[in-house]
Amino acid sequence: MSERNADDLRSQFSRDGFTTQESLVPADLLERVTAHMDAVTAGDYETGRTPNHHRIKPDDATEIIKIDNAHLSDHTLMELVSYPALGAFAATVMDAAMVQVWAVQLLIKPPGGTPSGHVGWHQDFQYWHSKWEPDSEVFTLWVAINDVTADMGPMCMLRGSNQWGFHKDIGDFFDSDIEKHLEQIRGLGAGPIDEVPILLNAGGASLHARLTYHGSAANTSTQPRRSFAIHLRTERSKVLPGAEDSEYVRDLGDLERCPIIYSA
Ligand SMILES: O=C(O)CCC(=O)C(=O)O
Repeated sequence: MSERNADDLRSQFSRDGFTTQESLVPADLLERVTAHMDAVTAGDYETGRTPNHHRIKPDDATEIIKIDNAHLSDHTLMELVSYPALGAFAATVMDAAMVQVWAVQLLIKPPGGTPSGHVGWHQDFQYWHSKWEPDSEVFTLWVAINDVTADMGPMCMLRGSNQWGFHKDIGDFFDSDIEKHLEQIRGLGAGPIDEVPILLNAGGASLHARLTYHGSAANTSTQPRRSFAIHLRTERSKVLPGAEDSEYVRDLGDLERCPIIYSA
């Protein structure tokens, strides 16, 4: 897949609220990451550090698996989230001098195709507004560890919703009723609903803005959909006064946990 130029990436990001780039992570690293995702999911923590939040329901084999800050438990997962091409991509899109990782989610959407695999429509800032000042340049890089096809419950973006304002109470990652959310978002009357599935080859990535509505449906294929959502910030971000000790942002000064993955 060809490299997209910086102007093209930036204009799509500011207009649509997301953009994509293929071929950022090489196949040998993806292969190692796949094995280490399975290890961490099975509770094998190479660094001895247990992730804070797990969402693995052994009694529901189709629910999305979500492990927060899995990169702190495993050296190969840290290698992935620190991979220089990812930082360079984010810096290009944001026209930034610095890009830092501040939180990471390991995501595996199992095959099987039931609503347990849904991710409800949401804006990432719904989960971040108590930590970051409203105009902070905080955003998500979503890295495909395997090919993401249309039947795998790809992440979908609502094109242009980055320009529809912040709606704290409309949408919820953890509520699988994706139709209900879409109705509520439609009710805002902010713009036409244009759902764009993010289809990527393994090693490609998308970047979405903190206000861009996104969600995903069930994985009806026979293969798991594996990815990492890496939450990033640039130098144009500021922790809210009083929030310095809150989870995720309290470690910004610890570059072993929150690596700087691009510096001009
Ligand atoms: O993987 C998905 O379907 C959703 C992930 C997500 O909400 C995010 O990356 O912010």
